Order: sequence, then C-alpha cells, then structure tokens
Amino acid sequence: MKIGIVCYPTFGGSGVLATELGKGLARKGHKVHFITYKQPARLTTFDANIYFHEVSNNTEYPLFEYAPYDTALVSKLVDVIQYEKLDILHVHYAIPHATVAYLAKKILLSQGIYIPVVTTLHGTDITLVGINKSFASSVQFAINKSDGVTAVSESLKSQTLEYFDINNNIEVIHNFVDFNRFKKRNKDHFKKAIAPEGEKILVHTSNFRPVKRVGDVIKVFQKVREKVASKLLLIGDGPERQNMEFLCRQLGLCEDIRFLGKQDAVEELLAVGDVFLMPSEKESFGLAALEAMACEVPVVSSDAGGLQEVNIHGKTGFVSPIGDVDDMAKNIIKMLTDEKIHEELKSNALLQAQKFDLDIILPKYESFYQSIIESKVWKNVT
Ligand code: GMT
Repeated sequence: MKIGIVCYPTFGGSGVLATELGKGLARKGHKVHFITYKQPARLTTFDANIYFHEVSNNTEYPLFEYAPYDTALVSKLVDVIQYEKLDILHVHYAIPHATVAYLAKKILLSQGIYIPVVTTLHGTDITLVGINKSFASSVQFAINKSDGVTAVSESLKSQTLEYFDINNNIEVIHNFVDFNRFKKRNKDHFKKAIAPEGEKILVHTSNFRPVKRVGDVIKVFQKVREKVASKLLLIGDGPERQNMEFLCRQLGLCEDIRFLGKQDAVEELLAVGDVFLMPSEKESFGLAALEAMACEVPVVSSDAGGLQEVNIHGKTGFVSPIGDVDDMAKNIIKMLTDEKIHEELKSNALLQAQKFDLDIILPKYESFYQSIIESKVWKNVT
C-alpha cells in the first residue's frame, strides 16, 4: 500500500506512535509518506520506503500574526495524495488533522480522486482539547466524516462516545512497542555512575505538561527516599520543568534528582530503572509505561484513563487513585524492599508488554486499512 501519515513530529506520544507505525509499515514493504511540519523526532535513519514531505508555513505577511498552518497542510496533502497516488491517508491526533484531511478529501473529490481517511484518536485531542468548546464541533464532525476511526484504548473509545455525538464505528487498536529497541540491557557502568552506593533508581519520562503531574513524582520520591536509599531520573522537557526544578530545591532533593532533558535513547535509561512512575491526571494509554515494561521495569501509576489496560495492579506494578502520593510511595517501598515481589513484578511486566508487541499490533492497522479501502465507503462522501 501507499500510505500517507500526518502527525505531530515532536516527542509527544501520538507523534512517536505514528512514526514507529510508519517505520514498521515501511519495513514490511509499504511505501510510507510522512507529511508534517518538520522531520519526525523518531525518524532518524534512511529507509528506501519512507518519504518525507515538509509542510512549509513560513509565509510572512503583515496580516498573519500566525501563518495559517492548517491551510498549508491541506494544500500539501492534496499535492502529495494526487502526485504520489496514495491509497490511504492516516491522520494521528484529531486536532486539526482530521478536519484538515476532510477538506483535502473534498478538494480531491472535486477532481475525481478518492482518498480514504483513517483518524486515530490519541488522548488529549479528546480528553483535554477536544471537549474545549473552541474545538468540539469541528472534532465531532471530522470524526464522523472519517472513513475509519481508531482509538488507542477502550477507555478513550468510551470517553469519545461520552463527550461527543458519534455515529461512526471506533476500532480500538492499542499502542505497541518495538522489542528490537525496548528490551532489558546491561548498563551496569551507567547504573554505577548514577547510583554509586547501589541506591534504587526511580524513572519518569514525559513532556512535563501539567496533565503529567510531575510534582507528584517528586513528592512520591521524597517519601520513598526517607525509607529506601534512592535516586530519581526525570527524562523529558516541557512547560512544568522550571516549576519542578524549583520544587526540588524547596524540598532539598536536588542532590538525588537528575533532570536529563529530552533524550533519544530512552531505552538505555530505562535499562537502569527499578521502577517507572506515571501519576498522570489523564492518560489514554501510557506508551511510556509500556516501553518501561518492555525493559522489565515495573510501573507505579495513577488509575487515569486507559492506564489499567496496560498496568495491572499487583501484577505488573501498582495502581493508585490520581494524586494519592502516599499510596504510590507505599507501593514503591513495598516493591523495593522485597526482592521476591520486585522480581515477580519485573517478569510480569515483560509478559504483559509482549501482548503489545509491534508484530501483533501492526497487522491490525494493515487489515484495518485494507478493510476501509475494500469497503469503498469513502466513495460515498458528501
Ligand atoms: O501526553 C503525551 O505524552 C502526548 C500525547 C499525544 O497525544 O501526543 O500522548 C497520548 O498519546 C499516546 C500515544 O497514543 C498515549 O500513549 C498517551 O497516553 C496519550 N497521552 C494522554 O492521554 C495524556
């Protein structure tokens, strides 16, 4: 198939998932065209089946405070779909991509070209941004007009049906992990450098938005550190970073917390982790938790959204109510002070992650595309 992929090219979960999907499809022989405003962060190596079309949006005109990206994307889509003769367009994150795809489809239709559109809902496009009144009607319309819709968890599907008036089927296709990359590695030298006295290592990775509740990570760490000699690695960057640095100083924890910023080789850092923390306010799936589990790191998470579809309480880690830092700390202390429990959680985490292996999930996208193309429902677009 010739597949177009539209996504945010950043380190956010939706962009990471979309890029890994495209890379996986390309390895299976499909021609994959990424259409984004810059090279996707995880698209770092050359593949003969991958094409990158940059949406340039640098028109300077006194009238534009912000150059209209959506319009530039529509035109780029029309151009790429027409000249590369794509079979299907897959847009990740509904805002604005699903609406933009609908417009591109209509323009192409006026030229006698049919392109089926698949929209994947990732999370905050529904749970945070999508229900904001300034986006709601356009998101609802575009979901209903997509030829195929997928959501990354059962929880996100339910929330979409609850918040919006949806008359389209939503197929759940969970996030996946590539075990060629995310697997337990021996990084003892690195572990020694971070934790020279054999301290336990807690890890958190996110884009430091308020929804990730990084403050809870730090408060949990403070409690754990009172009982277990430990260090905390904070990976990623974003709007809350400065506040978090301030909180560390306030609590006198700076010596034991390392802010590592954005990192490409997350798997190397996960390799030294003893526990992964994800106390999010909202989390449609929790890709970062899955990647940690693939590296045999148990997860302590909140019970937000679809997290419990990944992290099974008492089996692969522990789940606590959102904001319950006491319970999270108690669970971490339990696992870090009982080797038998810790070892069991680690091996269960790996077994659970294997259910979301790229080799299992990717064919689900392939057959979904095939079913949409074959059903030809998109030919009836009005
Ligand atoms: O919140 C993020 O880290 C980014 C966000 C996004 O939309 O880019 O991630 C969402 O998509 C991921 C991939 O499908 C999911 O694993 C994350 O759970 C989801 N984040 C939220 O729902 C907050």
